[in-house]
Amino acid sequence: MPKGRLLAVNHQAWCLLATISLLVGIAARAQDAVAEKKAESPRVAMCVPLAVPVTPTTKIVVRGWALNPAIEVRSSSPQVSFKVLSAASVPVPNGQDAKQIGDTQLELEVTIVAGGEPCDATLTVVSPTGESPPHKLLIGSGHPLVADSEPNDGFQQAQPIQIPQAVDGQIHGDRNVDVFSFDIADPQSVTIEVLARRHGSGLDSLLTVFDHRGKIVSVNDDHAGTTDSRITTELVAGKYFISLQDAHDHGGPAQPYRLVIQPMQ
Ligand SMILES: [Ca+2]
Ligand SMILES: [Ca+2]
Repeated sequence: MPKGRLLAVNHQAWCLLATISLLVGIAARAQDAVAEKKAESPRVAMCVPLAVPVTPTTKIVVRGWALNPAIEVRSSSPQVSFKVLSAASVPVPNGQDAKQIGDTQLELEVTIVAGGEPCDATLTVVSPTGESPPHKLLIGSGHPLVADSEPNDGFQQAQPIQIPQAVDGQIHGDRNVDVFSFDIADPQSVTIEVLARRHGSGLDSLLTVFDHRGKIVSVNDDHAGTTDSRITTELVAGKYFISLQDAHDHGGPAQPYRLVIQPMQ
């Protein structure tokens, strides 16, 4: 074979080997990606509402990653049990991150046996790919508990609350605000705190206290190394308003919170 032809054949063979090698590499990486996806273990981000009411049976949503399908949900407490009602993939609202708020959810029926409020209960999701790390539940409240009631989007629609009081609520949509009102009969120092991100919520709370004229008394975005808010303030007698919103104006199904107001802590 002429030398020039031999070089051309060798070049073609080399190109063929390189192409085969590239395709094998791509196929291997695709298989690895599929295997990695299949092997993703379930993880829980949050419960919605953030706290489980102390009633004999109630329904909650558990949001997280790789929760669909679920085989069962285990409880660490003999006083609490769970029944899986449904499992599904769910959309991530615009501007929010699936890595933070999850993209799958379970609907659970929670049963709490009579005999007091169980403490330190956790739930563990069991799926075909593994078990989630235990997720600590907030159950009941040490303070009188109410749910946030829409519409409560401004001073005119403020939801009245007492001191002390716990509110389990949710910022339902982008740019939504939850506004509460309370009265102080005598000068008093109060602490107002939001539990949200510390329990997995996507909410980055922003908390503001206004007096009856709408003048800001105190405002807090982040407190003590979390994105949750906390205000302690001394108040004279009068009517006050609390507004709670997301610092980035986000809202939706992954923005539950608990608001607690009580004498200064
Ligand atoms: Ca609202
Ligand atoms: Ca914040």
